[in-house]
Amino acid sequence: MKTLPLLLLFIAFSLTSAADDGYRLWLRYERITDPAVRTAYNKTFSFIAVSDTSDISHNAAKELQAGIGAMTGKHIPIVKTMPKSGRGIRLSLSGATDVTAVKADSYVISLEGGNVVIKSAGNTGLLYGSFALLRHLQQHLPIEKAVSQSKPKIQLRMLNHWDNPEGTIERGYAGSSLWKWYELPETVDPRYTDYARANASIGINGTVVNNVNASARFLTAEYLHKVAALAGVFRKYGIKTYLSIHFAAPKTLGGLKTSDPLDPEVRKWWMEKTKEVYSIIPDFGGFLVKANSEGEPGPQDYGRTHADGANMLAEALAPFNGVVIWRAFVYKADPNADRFKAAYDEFASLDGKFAKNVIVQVKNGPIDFQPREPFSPLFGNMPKTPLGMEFQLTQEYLGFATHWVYEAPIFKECLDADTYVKGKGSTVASIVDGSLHNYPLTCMAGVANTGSDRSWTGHPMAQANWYAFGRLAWDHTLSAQAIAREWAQLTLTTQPKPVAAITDIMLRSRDIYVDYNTPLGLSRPWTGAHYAPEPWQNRSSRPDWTAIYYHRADSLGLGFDRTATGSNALQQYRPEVTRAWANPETCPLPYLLWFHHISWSQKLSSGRTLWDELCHRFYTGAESVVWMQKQWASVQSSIDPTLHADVTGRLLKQHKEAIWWRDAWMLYLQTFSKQAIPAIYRRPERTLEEVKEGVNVYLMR
Ligand code: BDP
Repeated sequence: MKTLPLLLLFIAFSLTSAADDGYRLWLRYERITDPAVRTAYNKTFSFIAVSDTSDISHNAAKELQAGIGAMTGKHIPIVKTMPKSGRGIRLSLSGATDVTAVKADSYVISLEGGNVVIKSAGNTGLLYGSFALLRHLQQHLPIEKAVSQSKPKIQLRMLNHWDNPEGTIERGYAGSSLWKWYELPETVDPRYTDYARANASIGINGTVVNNVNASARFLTAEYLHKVAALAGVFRKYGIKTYLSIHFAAPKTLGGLKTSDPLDPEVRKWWMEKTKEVYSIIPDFGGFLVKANSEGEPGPQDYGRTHADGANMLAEALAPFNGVVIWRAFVYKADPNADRFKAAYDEFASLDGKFAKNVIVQVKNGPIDFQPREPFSPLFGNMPKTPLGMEFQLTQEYLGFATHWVYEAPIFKECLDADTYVKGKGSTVASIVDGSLHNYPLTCMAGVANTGSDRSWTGHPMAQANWYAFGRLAWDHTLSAQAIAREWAQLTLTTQPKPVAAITDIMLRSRDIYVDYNTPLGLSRPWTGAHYAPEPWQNRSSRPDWTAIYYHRADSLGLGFDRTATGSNALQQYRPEVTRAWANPETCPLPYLLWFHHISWSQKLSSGRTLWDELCHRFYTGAESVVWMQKQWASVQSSIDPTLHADVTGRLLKQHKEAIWWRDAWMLYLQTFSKQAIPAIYRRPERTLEEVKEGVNVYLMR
């Protein structure tokens, strides 16, 4: 009983269960009520034949059995050899040896003599093909249309969990950590299997289980055995396990005098530690490292470079084919510097200096997961060093688990951006997928939004962000719209009208959020909770942890001048990009205040002055949440009542807060612009002091 995953139990009892608490995610496998579809599926699926005996192939077959079984109400036996009669599914592993990881993950779905055949060179491909077929069937599509082939564009498709040993999650808004460290390794929660199934269903094949602000504790034998128990579950779904490491572990854990990466004792310590890790977790993936960033230790503490640090670990991992994922999220507390430029300044000159098994992981934007950021100028500028992408799924700057923001448009905006590094068409996606610079290693990571909440992600609609990340890491050419539609069909309802209404909300949700939160290229990554805006915040231990550092509001205007007259960060991009953004007259409005200090009365391309445009955006943004509420209300009869009520409550709160956040910015900025809010908008019903008081209460400990 203990080992039977919760979700399978759920499927077994789903027909009797009342409320949908979101636990099943997009793997609901609801009973098909349309008789024509059910009959067609019933006729086609009377067995699942699989001769490969690996755990992964077995799990693929089991998933098909549970999924199709629940959808059709029919028990479908799993057999080793094809029966002489009847139609079914065959999972066929090609005899090829020495295949690349991408080949092993790729699959072909075909129809052969009435049977559906899923073929792959690897058992992971069989698993991904099975989930693809289940996706198809869950949308009630004709079987013939399942014929397809697919291969992942990125090799390492990973979740990064920022989970701590005591069960908390840094920037986590969905309960506590999924990993019950105090119970592991003796007790293995069946939920770990459901987690692995969910990841595998969207092609995720790696997971970093602990926070980048890492505790050295994870490298102790005690914790490695706990991690090994998780890895034991994950590997059966094609997922490798990785750890974030604490760079100073040789000192804190090993008792050495130094953690200098060029010190022979330190190198030896890492070699031995790595050997120990692999003796406990033989298919361990590698180390993720945050070094010399936000107070974390690193090679620069000893006058060494990021490359020195990464290469030391690479050397220890190389015999085991492990990788180092070294983060480029670095910035120093320099009052005169522009944080925007930091990653490029520290890393671009190290190109070519990293060992073969190192990937440098870059956040999508140059600052920090803002609701809208231009792409990081580092992309494209390290042709000899594989650059991985780091997106954030957890909604640190996107209203936590209260605001509904579908993130695929954020991911797509960055992936589709043209860096021009090798002429037109040098998109960020072509860099990250390795095609532009022939990177031997490719990686896309999402900072997970999962936690112990029954719905996994706090806000049930935030499941779509996990889903979209996986689908895009597999194939970044998919559109945000196609993914939204697919997710809504699998997760909420198959009825076309509500699906269209929900997709509509999802696609507009990010722009709406930006409008009432940070329009026209404002940002707010200062210290604190990262929830309600506090644009007045001007005191901190370091200048780049204040609000005023970012928005630069003064009596003349608003925005950060990053042109040649300012920090000149724009120079880090190729001339084509610089040209497009350097002129305030032609700079796209979404990026305007990222790059320019604009006077309050300047006319923008919209025809409005800066002040009027700000009013317009803040007000229409907050008002659009009412539209979201109406759209959501319109789908009520097609959605599980508990789930519907949950989201209705969150939207109510979102609307309240959108108004509050609008007021916070408007009233604060008004103290500089000295202009009235146009009469067509209702004046805020509170004073700036009252808004500040509200935020203080919110942040009170
Ligand atoms: C910031 C978060 C902080 C993380 C840091 C990182 O506020 O909690 O540790 O990024 O990515 O967004 O290292």
